Amino acid sequence: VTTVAAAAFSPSATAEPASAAKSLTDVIPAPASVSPDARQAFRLNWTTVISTERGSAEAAAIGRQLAGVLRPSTGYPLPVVPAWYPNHGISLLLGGADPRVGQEGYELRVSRDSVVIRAKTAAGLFAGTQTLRQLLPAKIESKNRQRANWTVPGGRIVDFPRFAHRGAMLDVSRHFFSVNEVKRYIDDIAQYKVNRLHLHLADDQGWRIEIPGWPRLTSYGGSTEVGGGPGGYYTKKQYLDLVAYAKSKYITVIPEIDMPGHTNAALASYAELNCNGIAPPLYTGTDVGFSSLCIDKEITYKFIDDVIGELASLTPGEYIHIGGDEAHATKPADYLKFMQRVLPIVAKHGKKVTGWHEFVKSVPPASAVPQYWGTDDVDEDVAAAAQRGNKILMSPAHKSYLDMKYDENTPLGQDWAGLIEVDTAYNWDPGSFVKDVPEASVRGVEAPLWSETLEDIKDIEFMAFPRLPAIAELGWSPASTHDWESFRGRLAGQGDRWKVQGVTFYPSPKIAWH
Ligand code: TNX
Repeated sequence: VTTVAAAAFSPSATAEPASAAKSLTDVIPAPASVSPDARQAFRLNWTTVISTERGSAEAAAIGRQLAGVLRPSTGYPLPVVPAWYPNHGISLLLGGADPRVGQEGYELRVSRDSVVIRAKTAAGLFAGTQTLRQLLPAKIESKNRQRANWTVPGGRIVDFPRFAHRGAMLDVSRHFFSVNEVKRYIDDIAQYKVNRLHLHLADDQGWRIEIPGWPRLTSYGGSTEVGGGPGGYYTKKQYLDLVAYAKSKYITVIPEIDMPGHTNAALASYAELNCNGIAPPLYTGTDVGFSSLCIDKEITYKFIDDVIGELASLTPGEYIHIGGDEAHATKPADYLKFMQRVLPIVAKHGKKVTGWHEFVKSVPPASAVPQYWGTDDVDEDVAAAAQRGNKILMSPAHKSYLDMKYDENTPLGQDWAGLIEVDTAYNWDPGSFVKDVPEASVRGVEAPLWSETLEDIKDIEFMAFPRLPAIAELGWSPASTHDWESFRGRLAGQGDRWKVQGVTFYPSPKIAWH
């Protein structure tokens, strides 16, 4: 595993030259509409002020986050002040944007005098500031003062997402990742306008979230991980801190407790959850499909009620993920019986349900979101769910699974769904991928990252970059902008930023890195 850092570019490698002129189109995800104006350009300087919508604490907080990126590298004071209308300098304003921006989009205008970002919502303003970062030289991402021409190319962008859900998933069960590691991943993905973080909080190898009344889930069930390391778990306070951190980057956390399979950590912690009343040992291997909650015991549903109730109270978002995948140790009839009991429990706690696509067999309500993870382009149950009104989240394993190896030499990851180079991750259309699931039935895309082979944030980043930006672009950018040659050129520019940020990445030979 230590070879990964050596295989990746190191942060100290040379960044792009200070003189490199950026173009208004050099952004990932590709904006919906871009009108460059070569006669205009804005240059940051000692006197630049960031003014934010008067009376909006959220706009002010976004202004402070932007200043937090721009100050260390430029060395400029960049005060954040309230304003009603565009000033000289950078303005972040609510209202007055092109109506096409909708709820999450923004309009960005760059002239000699000013950069003006307008949006209907704070989420849109935040998205606009992520674009602005990318329009500045890569060195803007440095934590230390740099010499550069801090120029933003002139023109106008009107931008908004294709899909509502642009997600990343992190498996914190197979290997546990600290709060700081997860925050760092949130920083990484927020740059690409990802707005959902799905946390896979429990599996055979570890239970990672405190549940009142069930202390052994974490004290014992959370005490190890794949390979036998010490594991870990999030206290309620730590978890709420993660949720709040994600929210500050306009990312909603979707917690998953996988069931009825993938439950060995819980079964090992509480003997009474097993049909035979005997707790199995903790598991530190990487097999799947061998565990099941006991479908016919009433305590199972008391347990689930407590778990879902706690998750619901920790979750500002609408959705709770109930897993439901690879329940090979549960009889098909029992699986349906189980889901029929669990779906109302989620509803009772005021949440909508999402789960791996197998659970559509239980005919959940139309508000439920099945997550397609198959490797075929045909699935009758998923197509039938779409017919009934369910919106499908697309994460086909052979396209979007960030834990698949890039090629046969990749030191980390698995290959059961194939090898996924960055062009494979990019070249598919979520809006027409599964037969009889039309674009209108697609809720969005997600890039899952399973962690059987991943031990720390460097490993996470090595697998996520450069593929995560590919999936993020499929979720945000209009299909009309989809173009591999354009994407690979823009991706090379992101590599410059990762070097400055210290983000580990796989230097794919498909990309002409600078
Ligand atoms: C399948 S995909 C799983 C996970 C594994 C992953 C490894 C899915 C819903 N389940 O349990 O971690 O493969 O790639």
